[in-house]
Amino acid sequence: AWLEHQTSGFKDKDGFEKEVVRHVETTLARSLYNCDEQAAYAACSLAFRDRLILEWNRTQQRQTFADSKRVYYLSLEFLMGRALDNAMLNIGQKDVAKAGLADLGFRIEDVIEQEHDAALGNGGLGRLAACFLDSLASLNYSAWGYGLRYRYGIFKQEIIDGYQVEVPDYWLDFNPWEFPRHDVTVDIQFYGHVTKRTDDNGKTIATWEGGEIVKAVAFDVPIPGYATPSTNNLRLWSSKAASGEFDFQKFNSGDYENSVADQQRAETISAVLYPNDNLDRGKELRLKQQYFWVAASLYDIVRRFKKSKRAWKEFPDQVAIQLNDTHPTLAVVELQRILVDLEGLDWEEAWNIVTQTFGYTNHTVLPEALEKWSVPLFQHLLPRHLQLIYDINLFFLQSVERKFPKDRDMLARVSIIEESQPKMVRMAHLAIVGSHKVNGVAELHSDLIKTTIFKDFVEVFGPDKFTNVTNGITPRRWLHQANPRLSELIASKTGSLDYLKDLTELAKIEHYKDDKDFRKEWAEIKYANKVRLSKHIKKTTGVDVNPSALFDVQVKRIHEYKRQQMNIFGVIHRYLTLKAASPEERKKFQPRVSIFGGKAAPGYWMAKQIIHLINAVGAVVNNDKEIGDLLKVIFLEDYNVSKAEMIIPASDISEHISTAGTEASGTSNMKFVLNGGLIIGTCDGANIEITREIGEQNIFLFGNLAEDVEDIRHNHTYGSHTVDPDLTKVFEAIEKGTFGEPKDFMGMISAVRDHGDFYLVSDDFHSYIETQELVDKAYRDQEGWVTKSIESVARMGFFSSDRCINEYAEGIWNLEPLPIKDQK
Ligand code: 26W
Repeated sequence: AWLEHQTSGFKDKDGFEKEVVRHVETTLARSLYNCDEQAAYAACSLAFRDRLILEWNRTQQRQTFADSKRVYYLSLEFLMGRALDNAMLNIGQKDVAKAGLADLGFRIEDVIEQEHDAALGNGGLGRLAACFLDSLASLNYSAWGYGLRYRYGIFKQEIIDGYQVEVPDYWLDFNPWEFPRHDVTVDIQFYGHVTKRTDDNGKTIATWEGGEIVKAVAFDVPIPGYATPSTNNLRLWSSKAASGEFDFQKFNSGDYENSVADQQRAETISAVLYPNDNLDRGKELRLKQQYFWVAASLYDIVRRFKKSKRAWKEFPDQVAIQLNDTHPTLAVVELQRILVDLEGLDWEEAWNIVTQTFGYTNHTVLPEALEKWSVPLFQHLLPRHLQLIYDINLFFLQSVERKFPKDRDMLARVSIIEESQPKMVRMAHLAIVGSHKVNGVAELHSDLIKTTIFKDFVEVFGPDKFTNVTNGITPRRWLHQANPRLSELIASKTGSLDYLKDLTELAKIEHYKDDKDFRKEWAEIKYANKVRLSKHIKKTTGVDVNPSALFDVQVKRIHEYKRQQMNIFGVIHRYLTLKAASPEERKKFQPRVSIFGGKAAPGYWMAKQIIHLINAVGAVVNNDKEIGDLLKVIFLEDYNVSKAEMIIPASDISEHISTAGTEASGTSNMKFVLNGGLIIGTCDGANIEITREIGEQNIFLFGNLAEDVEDIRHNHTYGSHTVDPDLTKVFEAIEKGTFGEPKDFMGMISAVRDHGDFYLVSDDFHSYIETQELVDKAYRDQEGWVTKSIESVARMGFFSSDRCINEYAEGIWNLEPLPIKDQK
């Protein structure tokens, strides 16, 4: 209905075409006769962008005029994927564009495909931030995203001879979705020293002087809401040298090379996204990125607050800042610095404002992912911030001391400073102390952080500071865009596309689960999606797969805790079983295509070995004439958001098989089920809540429970550790050279056999294999399978990121949507 009074739509298809032609001929300076798909993409994007800008301006005006509270989502990663399709859907005029493009001789799907993914993230955390932006705009919240404008996003992955090769992702050649704001800049200071003096009232004044300055330039990206005119802003900071193009002093004195080097050093700050997922490497440039981005964002936020001329104590009524993991935790210190050093507030008053403003979301319990920065590095790069951290810690420890007198161990455990050599700043502790709420991302995860890594803090602050907000996904991208036919079928039963605004409406389709035509179409859509993926597999790998086989998919970052190694060991077990069977027996097996995808961090040797083994197994199995269609093993190169949109709707079963207690939530599990795929998984992260919602009969759970993992690990080290017999046979096959040079894969084998099997691959293997057999059996009953699929989708309403964002707004941000009344 909002379309009727919006000012931003095209009148009709002709109006759209006119705009496209205008952009081709003027903005792009090309002739219509020389308009290829790339130019059509560019012109179509520019046409929609023009529409978007109008609503974007109006939204910003509306928010300024309302002068009510805003939320700021600080994230080092925003894994946005493509923008055009989303813009067309959210503006509500994809049909017009489709018809218009057809007139001009283009298929809309081909035009959409031209866009390069905006891949400013590694995995789950970055994609969650992107889903949140979609929901915040769709629900009319006044919200800003703040991030870094990396020149290079996550690397492109090529598979060469079975090995991962990283290629830089230069994505900014043509990006119509960003607007440089050369007038919005902030000078950011690094290094230098601190001087202290006492003023007339005896108050100590600290001044941070010297060092070097780098300029932050804002680039804005419009974020349209679905079926609402609200269009929010994602502000990404880009670094450049503060003195302009060159350091003219060096330039004039003939030191040309060094003047250029200074400029490049400044630009290096926002040059590249760190490709580690769940691993903290403690690199100086990463800390520089964090401070650069946090300082620029806070300057911007404070500048906006100051315009309203309110008292400082009202800051938390106007501003909520959410820390997406600990990466932006310096913001806590920076706000305290602004309030105390620059604005002259008392420590206590300032600290109250700070803690009421921030919320901290934890996304991982893996110890190697918990950020720590060395004190000497801090001292060098941010001398004043280190002092403030010591003061924050002192006051905090004093309060702990009052509550737990004489408990020195407690003080050492909760201290923001780890007394190691060198000393380290524990960013998670700083984030907890500096926030009023700390949340985990699924029930199990939120319970685990309260009983393990943050246990002491629950005693110090009480349990109410800790809460859960189970993750969610946007149904706009992950159902309607990725799976348009399924979305249309659902809409035909729920009555309209309104379910995209209230996902619990999906429950209505359960009434049709016995309807013959509905079931038939349901199955046909899945099949069509599998055919589409099969074509992609053929094109990119040369392998023919049968779309009627069971498609088994595991796509996510490659990590030992996610256990792709267990999956490929299971595939080898299946291969050996098939080889041992007689031709008669083989006919009884359910044909399967095992599909893998995901990037390994460039320095993660074991993850790269896993990729290599998957490809090596594929090379043997896929060419084994005896096996034929019974088993295929595919590794899909360069898994990213736009590929996910094609892969996820084509899955029959997907694997979410992390060692229990290690995957904080997972969000692709939700995407697969929402698209009618079933899942095999451990009792981990959001799998548990998915089971509760869809019913135990609709999911394949296996493996040890989180509560038992510690004891099992202890037993590996101190008790007797024997490898599962089926897994032993798999190892023997690898060691015989069945898949090439055995030494290439010995790391994976010895991790299980000789190094304590930290991820319980052997302990869970039997249960995994058995459960895979149950999957085969269930799939052979196609009718039963379709029933499971329909029931699951119908019960997924809870996992919308809209629900999730509403929970943050109410429980953490104290934020209400901004109503849209008529605006002049
Ligand atoms: C410092 C290096 C580093 C980089 C990224 C450490 C940790 C991270 C992220 C927190 C890792 C991450 O993406 N975590 C994932 O967050 C998702 C969204 O909440 C969850 O669904 C995943 O389970 C969790 O692994």
